[in-house]
Amino acid sequence: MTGMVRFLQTSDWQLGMTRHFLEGEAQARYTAARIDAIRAIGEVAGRERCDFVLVSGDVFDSNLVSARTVARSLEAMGGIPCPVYLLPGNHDPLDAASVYTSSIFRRDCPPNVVVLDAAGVHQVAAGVEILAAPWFAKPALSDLAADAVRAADPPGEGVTRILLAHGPVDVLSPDERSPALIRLADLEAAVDEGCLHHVALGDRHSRLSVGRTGRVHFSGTPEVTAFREEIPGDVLVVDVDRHGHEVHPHRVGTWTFTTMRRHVDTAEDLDDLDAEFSAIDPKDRTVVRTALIGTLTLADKARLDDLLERWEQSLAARLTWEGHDDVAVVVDRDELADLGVGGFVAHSVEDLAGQADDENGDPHARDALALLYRLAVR
Ligand SMILES: [Mn+2]
Repeated sequence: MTGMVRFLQTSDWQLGMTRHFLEGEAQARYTAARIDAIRAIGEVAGRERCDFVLVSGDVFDSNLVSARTVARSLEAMGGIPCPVYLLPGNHDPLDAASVYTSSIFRRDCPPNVVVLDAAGVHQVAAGVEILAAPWFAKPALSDLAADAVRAADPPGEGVTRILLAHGPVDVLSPDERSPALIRLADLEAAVDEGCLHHVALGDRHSRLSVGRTGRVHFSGTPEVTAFREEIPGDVLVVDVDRHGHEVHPHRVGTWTFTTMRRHVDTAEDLDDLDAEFSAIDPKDRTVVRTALIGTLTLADKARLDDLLERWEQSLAARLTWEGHDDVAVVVDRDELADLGVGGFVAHSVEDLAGQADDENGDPHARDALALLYRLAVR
C-alpha cells in the first residue's frame, strides 16, 4: 500500500564524544562503542526490514571531531543495509566549519548515506516524505520544526510525511525564553490536520513519547552519555501510514552510567555495598558514580577505601559525586593504639588525633588519620 512505511528512528549518536571521567583505554573503548552502536542499528534495521534509518541530529559530537572518527563512522554507516538520513543538529550544525562539508566526509561518504542539508520536503520512497529541519547555526534563533511545517505545502493525497527535527520541546524545557524551543502544540496541530504522520525528534538523550497524539517521539541516544539519562540505549522501529501508527523500542546500548546513593554507617553497609559492586555486569562497560553518606570508624573507612579502589580496577570508571558524598570518620583512641606505630609516626598520629578529637574536629585531620590507619594496617 502506498504511504505505508517502516523505518528506524535514532538520534544523538554524539560520535567522537569524550567523557572526563574515562581514562586511557576506557575512553578508547567508549569511543569504539559509539561506532559499534551504528553496526547494532544496522542489524536491527536489517532484521526488522526497515526501509530506511533516520538520525534526528547530533550525529557527531562536534564539527571538530577527528578525521579518524569521521572515517570510521562512515565506514560503519556504509554497512547499514538501507538508506540512512542524517539531520545536522546543534552539535553538528551546517555552518562554515561543518563536518558534513569537510573533505574527509565527502571523500568517505558511502552511497546509502544522505545528509539532509536543506530544510523542507525530501521524497524518500513512493508516497513517503521526510520534512527536514536541519540546524544551520548554533544557537538556532527560531523554532526550526515550526518553520519547516509552516513553509511546506500540505502532503498530497495518500502521502505519509515524517518530520525530522532536533531540539528541546517547550513542555519539557525549563528555559522558556529560548527562541529555538520546539512548540509541541504546533506539532500536534499539524498531526491533527493530517500534515504530519510521525515526528522524529532528537536532542533529548532519553527515550520519550511526548504529547497526546502518540506520534511525537524522542528515541534517545543509542549509547548512554550522562548519568541523568533515564532510558538511553534504545532505538525505535516505527510503522506508519496515514491511519495506523506503531512504535517499538529496541535496545542497542551496551554501556551503563549508574549512580549509587547509599548510607554507610556500619560494617554491614559495607558488605552490602561490596555485594552491589560485585553484581555489576559487565563491569568494564559500567561507570559508577557514588554518593555515600555516613560515619565510619577508622577501620571501616579503611575498608571502604580499599573496596572502592578494588572495584575501580574492574569498572570502566568509578567517581565520587562531588557535593553529594559525605563520609565522616570517628576517631577512636583505642583503634589508634592498636596500630602499634612508633617514632615520628606516633607523634603525627597524636597531633592529628588532637585536631580531630572533639565534636567540631577538623575533617581533614580525620581523613588523614583514616589514610594513615589504612596504610599502617596494610
Ligand atoms: Mn545531543
